[in-house]
Amino acid sequence: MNVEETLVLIKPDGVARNLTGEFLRRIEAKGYQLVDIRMLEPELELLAAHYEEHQGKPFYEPLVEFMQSGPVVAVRVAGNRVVEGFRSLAGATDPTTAAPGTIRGDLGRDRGLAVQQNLVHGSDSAESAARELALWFG
Ligand code: IDP
Ligand code: MG
Repeated sequence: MNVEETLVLIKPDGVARNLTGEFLRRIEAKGYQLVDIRMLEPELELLAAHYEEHQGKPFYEPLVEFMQSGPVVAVRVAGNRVVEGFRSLAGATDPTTAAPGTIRGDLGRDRGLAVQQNLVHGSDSAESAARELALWFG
């Protein structure tokens, strides 16, 4: 058994489109556990730490601006191999090529903006998950 935790963020586009319940439903239907949940409007400082690896990239400023455009729902999710499993549920970063059946593939699309508004975030490794969960849940 390798029960682990991941950070899922429902980005402002997902909240604004009233898809929070749909994403939580998919996570629960897969069999993962919702451990904690909060809605917040993240400060710049939190987003800068969260997206540290992307600082300096062309989409960084638009990304941070987008993430401050409305409320975000942060979810602590647990399960065996949940880090990899939620990335699989979310689909590829680019919603145009994300596989049908995934959150981004089914419900996202490219709007021709400087940043991909792709509905959800999921930690990309156990190390990232530990770091990100500490940032969003303390
Ligand atoms: P991920 O969310 O699939 O892990 P990352 O590479 O970590 O993707 O990028 C973080 C976020 O930055 C993405 O979810 C997306 O919103 C945005 N992003 C990443 N790469 C690009 C890009 O090439 N163009 C526009 N936006 C991007
Ligand atoms: Mg990422």
